[in-house]
Amino acid sequence: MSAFEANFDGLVGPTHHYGGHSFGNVASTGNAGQTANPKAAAKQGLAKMKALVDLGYRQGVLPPQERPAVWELRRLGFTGTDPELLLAAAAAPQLLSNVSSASSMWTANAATVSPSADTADRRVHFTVANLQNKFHRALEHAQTARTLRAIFANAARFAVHDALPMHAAFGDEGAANHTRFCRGYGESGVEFFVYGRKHWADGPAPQRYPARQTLEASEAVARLHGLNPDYTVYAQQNPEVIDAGVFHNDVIAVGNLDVLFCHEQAFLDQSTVYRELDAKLGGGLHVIEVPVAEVSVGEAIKSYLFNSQLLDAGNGQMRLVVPEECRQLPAVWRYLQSLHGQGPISEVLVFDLKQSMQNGGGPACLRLRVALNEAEAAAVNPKVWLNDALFATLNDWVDTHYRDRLSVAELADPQLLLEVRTALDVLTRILGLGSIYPFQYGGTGLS
Ligand code: SUG
Repeated sequence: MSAFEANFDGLVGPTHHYGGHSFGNVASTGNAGQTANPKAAAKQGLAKMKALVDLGYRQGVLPPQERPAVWELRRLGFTGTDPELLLAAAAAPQLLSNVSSASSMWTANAATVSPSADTADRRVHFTVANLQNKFHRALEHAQTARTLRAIFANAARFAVHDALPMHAAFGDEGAANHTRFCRGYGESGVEFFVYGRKHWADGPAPQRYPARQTLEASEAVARLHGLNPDYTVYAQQNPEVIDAGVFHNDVIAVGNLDVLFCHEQAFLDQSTVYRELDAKLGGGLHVIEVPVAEVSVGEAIKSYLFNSQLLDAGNGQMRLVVPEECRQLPAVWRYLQSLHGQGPISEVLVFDLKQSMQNGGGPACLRLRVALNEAEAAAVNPKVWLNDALFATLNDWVDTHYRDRLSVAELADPQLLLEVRTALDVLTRILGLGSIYPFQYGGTGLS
């Protein structure tokens, strides 16, 4: 049965702002306090999704989460009605900003996904990422599980595992640290897990910035998914690049089918990693390694060259979806120009994703890849597949409900809470999701 890779992009939520919450992510901390434009952010994301649909790729939409997370404010001692507790929380702006983050837009961190061709029970497995390293992101997993279960609801085809335990031993950031190599999407592949440190063993680790992913977490995900160890590879990210600001592996490497596009300094023991991947794939791994002499690690981080989407263009060719920032950096743009006619990357597509980029989220952060066969695709909630009609509806929805400027000081505005809830209520009907949000089902939001 034919199979393909679908991308499920996160729709940017109406509380998108610059909180400066992600220590180790230099864009996030560097842009703290800037005024954001949630409307532009959502539209930039939608434009990328639509362009991929127009090129013939399957594209799904994952909804934003309910923010501000008022249930967290209650848990932390604020009381009163929802508008009252928001006004009270204005006295703790850092906290209010954390519980208002639209960070679920970066769906590469929603879960790790193993296609059915790789798993023991031949279902597509998802393990929701716990994102325990950052408070604002650790708030995501319960809603992520609810959302994925509303979209991948067919238990005969899909298994959605809850997040791993919320402890530093099991720090898990999802697909941002996971890649799959294969010859065809429907064939069994090699699953590649990249971790930043080992929790229960000595070894190299970054000194300045946190390593968000542990080997222990990656191993747990592989067990939950029923992966065959003969076709699974674990590699450690180079601690020096984490300390330079590469907080996820997808900021320094991307892979698809039999191609790995990465920086020369991405991994520890890089040549051993290549050899193991190639051997487990049965040969034929095509590595495009960018030398430091052409693009420095700093330039890679600034441009997000590797946070690109590497898309199958057929006939052994690939398209690379990069952010506009790549065009702005001469060394990176020169490198991209030099790719033409040199190997599998035959086309470079450039997108303006500035609103997300200023929080350290590029094209690859905004999407969760799910390889599916046709029967599985037919079992996905049909209303989340982007087409011309849904694109137009979502653009109108953004125009109706989103602000075009938002600062941290405005997050306590009770009117914003009302706008968000009205927007999300409409969205759940557009996407046929049912009552997935705490304000809809009256729950605490915690599980
Ligand atoms: O977790 N930024 C996100 C960016 C995630 C990028 N994802 C991948 N590389 N796959 C993070 O650091 C910043 C939010 C703020 O500071 O307001 C933030 O959460």
